[in-house]
Formats: sequence, structure tokens, C-alpha cells
Amino acid sequence: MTETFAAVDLGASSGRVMAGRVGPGTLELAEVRRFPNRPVRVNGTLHWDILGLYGNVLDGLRAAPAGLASVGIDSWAVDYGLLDAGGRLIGNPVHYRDARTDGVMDRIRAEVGDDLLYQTSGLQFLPFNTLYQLAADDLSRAATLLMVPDLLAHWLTGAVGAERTNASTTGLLDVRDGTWSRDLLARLGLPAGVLPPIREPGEVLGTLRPDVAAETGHPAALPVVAVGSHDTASAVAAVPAATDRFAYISCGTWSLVGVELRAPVLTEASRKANFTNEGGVDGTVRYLRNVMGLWLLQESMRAWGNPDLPALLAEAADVPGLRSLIDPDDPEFLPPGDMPARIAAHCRRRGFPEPATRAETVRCVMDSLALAHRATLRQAARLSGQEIDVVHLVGGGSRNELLCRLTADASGLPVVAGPVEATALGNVLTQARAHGLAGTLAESRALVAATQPLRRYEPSGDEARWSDAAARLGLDG
Ligand code: ADP
Ligand code: LRH
Repeated sequence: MTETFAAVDLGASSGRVMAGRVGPGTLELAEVRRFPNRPVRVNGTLHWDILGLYGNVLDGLRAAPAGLASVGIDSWAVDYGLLDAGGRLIGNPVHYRDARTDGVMDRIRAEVGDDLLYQTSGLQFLPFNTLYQLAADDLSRAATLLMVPDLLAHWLTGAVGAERTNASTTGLLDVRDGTWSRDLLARLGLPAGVLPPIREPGEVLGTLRPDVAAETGHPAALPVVAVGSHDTASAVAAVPAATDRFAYISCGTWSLVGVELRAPVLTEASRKANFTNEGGVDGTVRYLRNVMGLWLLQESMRAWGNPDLPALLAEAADVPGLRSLIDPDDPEFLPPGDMPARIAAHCRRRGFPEPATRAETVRCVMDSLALAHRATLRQAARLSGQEIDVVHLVGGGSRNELLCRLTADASGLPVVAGPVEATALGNVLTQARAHGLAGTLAESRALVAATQPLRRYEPSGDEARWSDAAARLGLDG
């Protein structure tokens, strides 16, 4: 028996609605609709175009095949919409790269203390974590907070809930007992009543509202199922790992670099290395660190008027390596703006030659990301005790042969690249598992490995060059 599931997957750079067919030995993914995700600045504030995204979700569902078994939604983490007492959206959700959180994290860290924040949530310190955004927001009329995938699911079904993997990125979920932390909420002066009940991946959230059913042409009985609604949780669920001794890099706008664990690591060394313990499907822990990722490339491409990417990457592959280097995780790269100029200024400040051409800038970004991947993989292994035989690089970045090759060379580990659409596959597989198809997490990963195109990159063996470059940048820690 095979069934078809619709996956709505919204990344920071683009969204898609996919149709996934799953059965014994079968896993096929077809693109139904793809659309750009373009932030909009209004009155100086950077917003997501949430209604535009929802309109695309409806269009995608309308174009999806008849007879769907269920629908699942995932998106980027941390961002949310607020509903008033009448269930209406208050304002337009704000983008995590907006400047409203400038200085907020430092103030709260000073007030509450790093130790308490980390022991409670296990989350890395990122200025845009939901708790810091809430501290910068006006909650006076807020009755309900819904994370972006939960907001879209609410509009589709009327149901209200907070899916666990994405709730784990708020900084307000207790990493030990899995409940909203009343203590932290009280200390921060945040109203606990706005946080909805937690929903587990695999749980049916609800069925289509009659008007949504009429508009999309699907039956009103069509279930919307919670998946790993944090896109990175869905991506990790579809990593085609054959053993437990793997690391992953979920590589798109961000590179999420880490390992999968059974229990959180909350040591002082982990906190100082700024590692996160996010929730994965099946109660796993995604022990990882955010590396700035292909944002550096995306934002450079935007400044250059979006030239042809494969041609530019081919040119960058011919540029001599490890000359111009940046620390990709310098917070100066977080906001939007002229990225090539910021990269050049950073190189100059750090005593490296400024890239003189677009290809040199791209090479600088690829070398620097490979170095950050290397450093983060080493730290993940050291801090967690998890041994790593292979690195699975999934997401749009797995199409970037140069980055995959450099990551293998820098880390001294084989890199298995693919699937490109790991997030949508993880979304589909979590629905399929809830439906009694696709087996355990390990079995669904084996299904990905058996059915999806993958490419293996062996390290070149010149790790000494990379450790020298890492030392010059101060990256290996
Ligand atoms: P997100 O989910 O964060 O929006 P994706 O996983 O969709 O990101 O990855 C998008 C990235 O994939 C792009 O920024 C680009 O760098 C990379 N990419 C897409 N197509 C190609 C390609 N043909 N060659 C190399 N890289 C690509
Ligand atoms: C990747 C991602 C990442 C978060 C960031 C906000 O899309 O969800 O895991 O840290 O966006």
C-alpha cells in the first residue's frame, strides 16, 4: 500500500509544497509548487510576508494530488505571530534578522544569568531566539502566541498548539521536563497564558476548516499532522544515516552542524562553545551550533543582482584556496545589507587580503564555511563524546559541489551530500510513520538512503593546510 502526503516546507529563502509518496521500499517526492520567501521592510521593520506565504500554501494544496492521506507544515524556527482574544493576528510577524532585538539578549543575560538560561532551555545564545524577540515586542493585546508553522496550521484547521521541536527554539521550553518553563517566564515578566499546549510530532492537529476545504478542493476530513515543524528537525529526521556514528550539516540559509543525542549536554564547556540542545523527532536531541551558512552567499548574490550561481561557483573553484578568510559567525554578518563590502572589510581587519573579484569573494565564503564546519564538527564530537565516521550534508547546499568537497577536505571526514530536499522528506516521513508506514526513525532513514540520489566526497588528506588556516583564524577552539 502506498499513500501520498503533502509537505509544506518554508525555508528562509524559499517555500515549497511537495507531494511525497510512501510505501514499502518507496519514497518519491514531487514538487507541486515553489515560491520565493522575500522579507518586506515596512516603516523600518523587517517582516515576513505571512499572508503571501499562506496564499502560496493554499495554492500549493489546491494543486496537490487528490486523495492525500495528510498534510504537514514546517518552517524556519524562532518566529511567531500573536493572536488577540478574538483570534485575529496582531500585526505582521517580524523577521528574526530585524534590529528590534539589538542589545536585548545582552540585557537579559545580565539580568537572568547565562547559567540559568542555559540550564533551563539548553539553547545556544542567539540574539533572535523567541524569548528575546518577545522582550522587544508589545504583548499588551496578545492572547495566543503561535510559531509560524503552528499559525499556518491554525489558519488551515482552527487548531491551536505548539509543536515540540519548534517550541524548543523559543528558549522558553524546559529541556529536562519538556514543559514551558513557568520559572523563566516569571523572571522575564512574560505572560505564561499566551503559550499554547505542546503537540508532539506525529499528532493529528485537526482537519481542514470547511472554507479551506472548499478553497483547496480537498475533503474537510483531511488531517493536518504535526511533523518536526522546525525545518531543521525535519531535515535531521531524513538524514540517510546507516549507523549512529554520524554528524549532519543541514545546509541552506544556515548551516546547522551537529550530532543526534539521546540526552542534552548542559555542561559549562557546552554553554561556552554556544552549542544548542534543540528537540528532534522521537524525543531525540539535536546537539548543534548555527553556522552563518549560505546566507553569506545569498546576500552577496543579491548585492550583485543575482548572477548565475553554478557559473560563479565554477569560477570560485579555480581561485587559489585559503587566501582570504572570515569568521562566518561574526554577528556583523547577521543583518541584511551589502555583504561583499562587509566580507572585504572583515578580511582587511583580520589581516587577510581583500577578495578582488566576485569569484574570490565566493571562494572566501566557501573556504570560511568549510573551516567553520570543521571547527563545529570537532567541537560537537568533543563536547558530546559522540564519535563521527561520516558527515551527512543535506539541503540546498548539498548541490554546491565546491562546499561539499571543501567540507570533506577541511574536516578530514567523508561527506555524503543529499538529499537536497531532506526537510520535505523528513516532513513526509513523520506523517507516513504516524500513518503506520515507513517504520522507525532508523528504518525511514534507510528508506531515504535506498531511494534518494546521494554523492560521497572523500577527504583529500591535506588536513594540515586546514588546521593551519583554522589556527590563523582562531576557529578550532
Ligand atoms: P532554506 O531552506 O534556508 O531557504 P535551501 O535548503 O532551500 O535553503 O537552500 C538554498 C541554497 O541552496 C541557496 O542559497 C543556494 O546557495 C543553494 N543552491 C540552490 N541551488 C543550487 C545550485 N544549483 N548549485 C549550488 N547551490 C545551490
Ligand atoms: C533554519 C533555521 C535554523 C534556525 C534559524 C532561525 O532554517 O530554522 O535552525 O536557527 O532558521
